[in-house]
Amino acid sequence: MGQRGSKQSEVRVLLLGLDNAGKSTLLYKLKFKSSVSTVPTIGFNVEMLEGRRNGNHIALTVWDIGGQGKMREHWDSFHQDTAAIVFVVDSSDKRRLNEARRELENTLRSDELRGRPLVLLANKQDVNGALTVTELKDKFNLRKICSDRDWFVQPCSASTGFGVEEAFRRIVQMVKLPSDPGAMKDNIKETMHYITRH
Ligand SMILES: Nc1nc2c(ncn2[C@@H]2O[C@H](COP(=O)(O)OP(=O)(O)OP(=O)(O)O)[C@@H](O)[C@H]2O)c(=O)[nH]1
Ligand SMILES: [Mg+2]
Repeated sequence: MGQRGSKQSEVRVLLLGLDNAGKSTLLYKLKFKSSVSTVPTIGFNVEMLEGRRNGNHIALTVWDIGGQGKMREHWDSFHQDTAAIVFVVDSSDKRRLNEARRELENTLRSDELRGRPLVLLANKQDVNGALTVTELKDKFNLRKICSDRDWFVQPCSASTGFGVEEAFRRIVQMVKLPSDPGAMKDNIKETMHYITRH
């Protein structure tokens, strides 16, 4: 139930990205405001975070899914009912950018994620030589691959906390709420799409 005088919405946010990108570090930085030392995630972590938008409470259930190769095969089983995709990139790891881009493109092709907003986090900005937001936008060709959804790139460092609160505020602003204008129309469109394909 919402607090007195404000409505409460509950939405699900999917945190994806290659292994070692910094997803779990980010999740716990947001949850506990401190740096937690992580181990590679086998399976997933899930935490509830609270945000506010236009005076209303939003409860975000954030699913942090392991990014290792074996885990990526299971990413699509987490797509359903997702209100926003947060894709975390290790901006300092230039060797794995193509791999990250491929995984992002695969994810964005999902029917269940159609029209869902994307927040791309250019993480590890504290590392010397990390790619900038502009460089990442170009490398990922975001303007093109996100032509049918809202998207935003936020620089951050999950370790130091730089940009982390801004990232969260941006996610809260962008999540698709069931009450958003057009959401019902989208639901009908998605249902029709599903029916015609199955
Ligand atoms: N320098 C730096 N290191 C970071 C940052 N964020 C995470 N790390 C480190 O990167 C490593 C991997 O972080 P995780 O949060 O476990 O990565 P993950 O994306 O959850 O990885 P998987 O669970 O395997 O998918 C850890 O050693 C973190 O301390 C950052 O912003 N800057
Ligand atoms: Mg992890």
